[in-house]
Amino acid sequence: IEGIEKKATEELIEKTLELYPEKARKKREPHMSANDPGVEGCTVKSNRKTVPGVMSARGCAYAGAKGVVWGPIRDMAHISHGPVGCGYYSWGTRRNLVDGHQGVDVFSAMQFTSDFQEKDVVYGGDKKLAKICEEVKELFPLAKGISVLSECPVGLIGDDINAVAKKSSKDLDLPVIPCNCEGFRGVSQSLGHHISNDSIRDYVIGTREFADEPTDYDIALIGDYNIGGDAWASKKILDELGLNVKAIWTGDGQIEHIAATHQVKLNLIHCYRSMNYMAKVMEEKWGIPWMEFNFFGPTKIAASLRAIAARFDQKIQDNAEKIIAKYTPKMQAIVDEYRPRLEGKRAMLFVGGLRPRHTIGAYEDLGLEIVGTGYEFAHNDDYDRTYEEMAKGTLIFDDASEIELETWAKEMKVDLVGSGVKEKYVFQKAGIPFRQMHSWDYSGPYHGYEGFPIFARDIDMAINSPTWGLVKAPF
Ligand code: CFM
Repeated sequence: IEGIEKKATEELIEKTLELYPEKARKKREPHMSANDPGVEGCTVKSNRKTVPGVMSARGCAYAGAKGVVWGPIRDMAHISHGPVGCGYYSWGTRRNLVDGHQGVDVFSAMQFTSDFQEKDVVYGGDKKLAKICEEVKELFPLAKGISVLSECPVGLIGDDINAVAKKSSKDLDLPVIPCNCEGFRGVSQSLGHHISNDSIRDYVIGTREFADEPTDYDIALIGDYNIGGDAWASKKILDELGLNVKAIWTGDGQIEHIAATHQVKLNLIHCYRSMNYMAKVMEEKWGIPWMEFNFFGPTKIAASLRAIAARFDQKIQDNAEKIIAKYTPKMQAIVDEYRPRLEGKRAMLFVGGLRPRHTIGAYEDLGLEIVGTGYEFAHNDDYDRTYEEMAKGTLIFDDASEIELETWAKEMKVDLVGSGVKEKYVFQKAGIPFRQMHSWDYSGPYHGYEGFPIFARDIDMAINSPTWGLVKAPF
């Protein structure tokens, strides 16, 4: 990328670290690097405790369990077990869309909470939990199960939700699944993903079978949460390819399909960060192979379609070429329309554990250059997958604070920041165009052939809005 040199980026890192007192500087230093793929020492340290006092955008283990993995399963009641706040603030915020009738056979728009009071903290909340499970069964007879998601106090007072779940499950003849995802565990929401994967492994997978006969084309879509309809957009392509998507984990998810996933022939994993554990478990226990793929932007879609098809017979491979041939002109028309307006614009990304690398191709299809990218809670294996996606000399960073992001946006003269709601208004008020890359800023889908035109329109709208003529960027 023109003007992005490794040396200049290293100097920028130096300058940024000078903003900190010595102790914090030492701690933050290993978490940012000028990219140089294949060169040792240019790696970024990750999955460590946030420096106390430094602003972080991370969530907690409960957020990773309730908001991310369990919440999108549409036909269960997900109980936020503890004080009301955690349930309230994780209520409907992630835009994981579902089909069905709310309050009848799907419950994703509802909030179930045990609303802990002082007496529950003192005397324990087990009885209350058993009562709530009974009420769920009585009020929502079509609910296919209950998850019990622990908030911090439950672990602190030592309640045994596993025992309550076991008894309630038997009494009610309904899966009641305990998930010990107290928010204080781990360093971010990432451990909540892992704990949830473990509870699916221990209580769900392998407990059902699919109703129809198995075929050679049965697959599962793992780690797609249907944000803004993304999983639906991906499923359309996979259907067209001739594959049977038997289960989606967990966007618009159905617990009985998830429970039968051990019967599929291949697991396609979208969000590696949040669900690699389960893909590996299914491989070890049931011999199901898995592969990563990327449906953001036409370049990555075509490459992924070919890679997926290569796992199947000639018929599927021919279908892949047909699909690519069919959509290429449509996607080219989008590129022709927007690329002249976006060519050479610089973007910086800061999202959770997947999108900072997965969306790069879609930006590049539109002519944007990603000069910096970072994760809130990724691990080493995510960074290993990132270095090769980014140009040499670009900035890669971990668990960034607000002052770091502001410095980089200013110094690297970015034209767009793609990050979360906590960052959004800071940058917009500074006159820098912004897109919310978690919720797709209330838009979407962004996946697949259906999503790319929407993504292109949104990025153009963000950067080229005439409103920016009324505010002045600080550079
Ligand atoms: Fe996976 Fe996600 Fe993400 Fe994630 Fe998330 Fe999300 Fe994300 Mo927000 S599961 S790691 S915990 S792709 S909620 S749908 S956008 S931080 S990059």
